[in-house]
Amino acid sequence: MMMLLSISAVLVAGVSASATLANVFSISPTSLTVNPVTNYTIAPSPLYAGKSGLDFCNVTFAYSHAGLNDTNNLWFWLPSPAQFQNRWLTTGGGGLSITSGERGLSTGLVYGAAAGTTDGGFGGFSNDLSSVLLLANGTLNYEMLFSFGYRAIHELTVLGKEFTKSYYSTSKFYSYYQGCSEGGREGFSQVQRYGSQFDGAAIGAPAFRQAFQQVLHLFSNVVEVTKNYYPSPCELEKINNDTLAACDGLDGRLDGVVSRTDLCKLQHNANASIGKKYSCDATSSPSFPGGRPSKRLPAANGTVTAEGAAVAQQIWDGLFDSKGRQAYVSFQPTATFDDAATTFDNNTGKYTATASGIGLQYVNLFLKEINSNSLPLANITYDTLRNWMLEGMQKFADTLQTTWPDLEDFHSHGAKLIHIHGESDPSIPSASSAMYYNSVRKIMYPNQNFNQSYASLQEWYKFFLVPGAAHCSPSPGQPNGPFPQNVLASVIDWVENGVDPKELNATVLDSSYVSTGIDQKLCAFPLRPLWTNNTTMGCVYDQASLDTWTPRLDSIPLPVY
Ligand SMILES: *[C@@H]1O[C@H](CO)[C@@H](O)[C@H](O)[C@H]1NC(C)=O
Ligand SMILES: *[C@@H]1O[C@H](CO)[C@@H](O)[C@H](O)[C@H]1NC(C)=O
Ligand SMILES: *[C@@H]1O[C@H](CO)[C@@H](O)[C@H](O)[C@H]1NC(C)=O
Ligand SMILES: *[C@@H]1O[C@H](CO)[C@@H](O)[C@H](O)[C@H]1NC(C)=O
Ligand SMILES: *[C@@H]1O[C@H](CO)[C@@H](O)[C@H](O)[C@H]1NC(C)=O
Ligand SMILES: *[C@@H]1O[C@H](CO)[C@@H](O)[C@H](O)[C@H]1NC(C)=O
Ligand SMILES: *[C@@H]1O[C@H](CO)[C@@H](O)[C@H](O)[C@H]1NC(C)=O
Ligand SMILES: *[C@@H]1O[C@H](CO)[C@@H](O)[C@H](O)[C@H]1NC(C)=O
Ligand SMILES: *[C@@H]1O[C@H](CO)[C@@H](O)[C@H](O)[C@H]1NC(C)=O
Ligand SMILES: *[C@@H]1O[C@H](CO)[C@@H](O)[C@H](O)[C@H]1NC(C)=O
Ligand SMILES: *[C@@H]1O[C@H](CO)[C@@H](O)[C@H](O)[C@H]1NC(C)=O
Ligand SMILES: *[C@@H]1O[C@H](CO)[C@@H](O)[C@H](O)[C@H]1NC(C)=O
Ligand SMILES: [Ca+2]
Repeated sequence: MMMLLSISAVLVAGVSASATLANVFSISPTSLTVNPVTNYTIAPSPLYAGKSGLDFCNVTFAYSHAGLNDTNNLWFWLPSPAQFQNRWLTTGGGGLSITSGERGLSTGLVYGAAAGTTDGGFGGFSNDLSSVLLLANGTLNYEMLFSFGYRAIHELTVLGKEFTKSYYSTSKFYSYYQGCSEGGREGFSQVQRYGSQFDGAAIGAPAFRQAFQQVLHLFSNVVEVTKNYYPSPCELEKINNDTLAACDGLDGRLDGVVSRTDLCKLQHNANASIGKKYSCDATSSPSFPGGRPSKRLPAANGTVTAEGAAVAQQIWDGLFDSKGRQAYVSFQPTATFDDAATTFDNNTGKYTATASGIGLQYVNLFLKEINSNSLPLANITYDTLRNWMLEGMQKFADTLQTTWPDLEDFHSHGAKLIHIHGESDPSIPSASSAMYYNSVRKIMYPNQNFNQSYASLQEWYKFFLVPGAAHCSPSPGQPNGPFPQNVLASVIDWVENGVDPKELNATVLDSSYVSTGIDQKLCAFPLRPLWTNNTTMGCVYDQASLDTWTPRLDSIPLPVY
């Protein structure tokens, strides 16, 4: 391990060796912290299989922008030279956080990569954007907004690659990105703007098209308000269970996994649950593993009503304005109804809907520019939601929307992209990713026919829906579903060894149907899985199914990529 002094020298040398960098950044040597870590163990996670015996240098330092006197903290984990495999990895965050700290950095170690993360200039690695976004009511902190939008991750990558070059005395290394959710949006923010800075990227469930995505979080509650029906979480859980059972076999294998939510959407209606009995015990934690609500709920008992079914069906159908035009996509059937979670009012004995979470935060902080934890749902209509989506689309077109569909820089540089999305994601609809993939195809290959354009795209950018998976993780409700635990390994294999992942490796992490640990393959979109005889999976083309992933958003008067 290098000592503190030499790291400091490497750092300053690396940055000042580059005249361009030295003009823009000033690194504070006094901010440097360095500690060697040996024999470190990383536990398995959905992101990687885990690893032990790791030796690395744990480094933090701060930099400021010339003329700004600001403080941006960077954090690097640098594998020992013996364990370094000639890779750099940029990592991102989740929610309104730009970092996932040691969880993200661990990914680098697993793949022998020097890895880095940034605090975005938000005042430390535990602060998120919400703590700095508002300077005063009505004044957005645009420096911080741009930092979060794309600037900080870019600078992390520029400085991190420079540092890696000096520290290992090599300019021959590959550069990667990995992130999911907001971390996925951050990945696309780079792939769309700084296409040549990576050789490969592994991106999951990106929180892009953010104006639509964040407002969508209010949609399920607004459905309840509009229909004036507030189902207990138990009633919606029953509808979800029925849906899993009804749609399981549509993919040709009865395994508790709905691998074809598109067929489910076409063939199943929530009305099928009307009259079915449900009961749930009182709870102080999620009654359905992985689901919400986390609040205390009394025991619930009843039969699914027509109103309850109508709420569920509308949530699946998506957001339509008062003229009947579609404004946005929504969650696939079999996604748990997290955003629809009602709370129990102990005084009235009734369930009610209250706006909460990131949807509320987005409307108040980003659109209204106020600090408030309250957003009365009473007068919020489908049109209100649609208008908020449009407002945010314009206001944050260059920072948060992150759906620029021309990736020619990334492509022409020879880089490879694997994009995955849990088909049953209850937080970011998987159709959101399918829409973007389709947009990139149409923008980049306007003169090729359908088959040609998908083939051209797939030479360097592949999209995989992950049957049965939730948000950036397997779904506890569909435990037999496979999860692509080593997406970055597949990206690396593609970039460094030319192994084209025609189908993506995925592993059943927890199973009763087949033995845990069994490998399965995922079909590359637009092909979809279909099993024969419960045993053999094929990847098939099905136009009616495909059309369900990319509906026309005719309520929005300009292209939504
Ligand atoms: C490394 O840690 C493992 C436990 O994780 C331990 O069994 C082993 O002895 C350690 N090795 C060294 C060299 O300290
Ligand atoms: C790495 O350094 C940071 C900042 O000094 C510290 O908070 C963290 O605990 C260190 N992690 C390890 C694994 O040593
Ligand atoms: C920079 O900020 C620090 C505190 O954050 C302050 O002490 C210092 O005076 C500032 N320098 C300039 C040139 O504004
Ligand atoms: C839904 O299915 C899960 C798993 O089988 C079960 O634990 C839960 O009680 C069911 N919920 C309802 C409301 O039937
Ligand atoms: C549901 O109602 C039945 C009949 O009233 C009762 O026996 C049972 O205990 C109730 N279950 C729950 C979970 O409340
Ligand atoms: C409702 O209030 C009663 C009496 O205060 C309490 O025993 C019960 O736990 C409360 N139920 C919930 C769901 O909070
Ligand atoms: C579902 O039931 C409602 C009445 O509860 C009815 O209006 C609606 O048409 C039904 N939908 C389908 C697809 O059958
Ligand atoms: C303005 O900000 C203050 C302090 O954060 C807050 O108390 C007040 O409610 C805000 N005003 C509005 C209109 O939200
Ligand atoms: C909703 O609108 C009605 C009628 O315009 C108004 O009286 C009421 O105050 C509004 N409620 C909220 C919570 O804004
Ligand atoms: C994918 O799985 C196959 C075995 O089915 C294995 O040979 C290959 O190395 C795996 N690829 C990656 C990138 O892990
Ligand atoms: C289906 O499975 C049965 C029993 O395992 C087998 O006899 C039959 O040949 C299989 N059919 C096909 C088309 O694979
Ligand atoms: C598939 O498996 C299920 C459950 O074991 C069984 O009921 C069904 O008959 C099987 N279907 C075929 C075509 O083998
Ligand atoms: Ca199935």
